[in-house]
Amino acid sequence: AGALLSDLRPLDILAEVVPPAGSPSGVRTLQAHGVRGLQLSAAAAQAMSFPASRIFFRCDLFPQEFSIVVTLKAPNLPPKVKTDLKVTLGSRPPCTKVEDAQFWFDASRKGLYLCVGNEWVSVLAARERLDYVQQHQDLFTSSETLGIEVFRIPGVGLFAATANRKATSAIYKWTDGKFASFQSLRTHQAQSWRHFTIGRKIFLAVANFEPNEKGQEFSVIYKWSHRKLKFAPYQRIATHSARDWEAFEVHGEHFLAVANHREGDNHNIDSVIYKWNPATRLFETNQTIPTSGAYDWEFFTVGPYSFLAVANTFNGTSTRVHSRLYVWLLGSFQLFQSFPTFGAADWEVFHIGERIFLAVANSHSYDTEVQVQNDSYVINSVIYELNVTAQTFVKFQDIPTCSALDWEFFSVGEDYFLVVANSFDGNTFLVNSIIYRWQGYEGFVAVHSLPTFGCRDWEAFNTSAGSYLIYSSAKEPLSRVLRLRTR
Ligand SMILES: [Ca+2]
Ligand SMILES: [Ca+2]
Ligand SMILES: [Ca+2]
Repeated sequence: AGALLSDLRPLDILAEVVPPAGSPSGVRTLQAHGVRGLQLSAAAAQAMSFPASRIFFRCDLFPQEFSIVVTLKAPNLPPKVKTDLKVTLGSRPPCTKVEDAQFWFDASRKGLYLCVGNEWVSVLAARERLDYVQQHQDLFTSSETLGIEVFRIPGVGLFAATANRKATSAIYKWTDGKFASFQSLRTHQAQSWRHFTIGRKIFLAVANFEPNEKGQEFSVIYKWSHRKLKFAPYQRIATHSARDWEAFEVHGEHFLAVANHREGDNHNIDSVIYKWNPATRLFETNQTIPTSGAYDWEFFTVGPYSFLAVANTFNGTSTRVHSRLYVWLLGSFQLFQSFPTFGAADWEVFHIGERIFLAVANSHSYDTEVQVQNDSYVINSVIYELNVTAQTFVKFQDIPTCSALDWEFFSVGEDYFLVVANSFDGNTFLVNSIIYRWQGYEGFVAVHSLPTFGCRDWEAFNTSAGSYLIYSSAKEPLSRVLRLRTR
């Protein structure tokens, strides 16, 4: 029977036999040779039964003379638990000195709790699994939104900053389960926001794509005022059609890298890495890196090594350009590996267990030498995996995308997911963005198809109420918050 119980965990079986309201008796804890177990017993044989089809595949009849033994292994059980254990069912019972070291099984939420020092401590939780995605909030923005950054300010709350195409960008605060307007900031065709901290200082940097009305071109770093509870301009940095900021730390020093997309018509320009000077409390130029229509920076570490990847989009004649990965060696970033990309718009790094992956979003295959083709937006985006022995990233999986602009990695319970922002198929901006689930040997497999319009950026976030995704549209002033329903 064990092999058939592929997806079922002991807590699921417990939840099957124990009604959500709980039953007064029938579950007892036993201890033998240091191993604790729960014994299900019933005076009447039918009292704790359920249809076999609820847990078995293609098995309608489970012979009565057989039984199922459920073993629960609670890894985080405090050492000093008395052997005389009791399990309470039903809704949350009190947890005082009287109930100390007793269990409570919450059948509706499939959680096993232990009363320790007047508090119910979770010792086993059912594995949460993504069931479906649900519309949660329509967030109408002042104009089309290119980038969204979700971040938390300790003691203040959860925020989302939207980079809006027109004159102002906005910051929203999560209030009563929704994003509500919090602050509005003047920006110039803002492309993205990046939140970061240096000690107690909280910053938010915006990448401005266009000059201001006086023709001055710069991006702005804002700093959170703990007194006014608002962001205020802190430092201006001259940028060239900035697309993205990346913030990171190397050996205790703080850096900011800007993706300069183009200067006039010239896409082959320098992008710049700035370093925080603790004496002046300002960011100062540290290194320049030649880029071609730079769109995104992504920083990550592998053991003691620091890496920085840039997505190069266009060199003036072609989108078939190399995007590059740099490694920090002797005080600066040096080329580590080049990847053939097609209008690369985003790099996303993620870990699955010990494995390290790097996904690139390819947006457009275009070459002035070759005629523009109608299907040049429907192209593969690529997931690479680090081969530690060869010290190189190798192709792991090709994923067909429609002008992909962003990848976002997230997890639900023990499952891993990637969502892609598909923006355009050559004819329409109304294309589905796809959620892929990690299935080990099979790689990422499409599990949900979400209708989106000019989708530009995805962000995943959690609150105490659950897990959410938010995406922005570069084609309409409407971002959407989706709720991840689990079972
Ligand atoms: Ca980035
Ligand atoms: Ca991304
Ligand atoms: Ca994103």
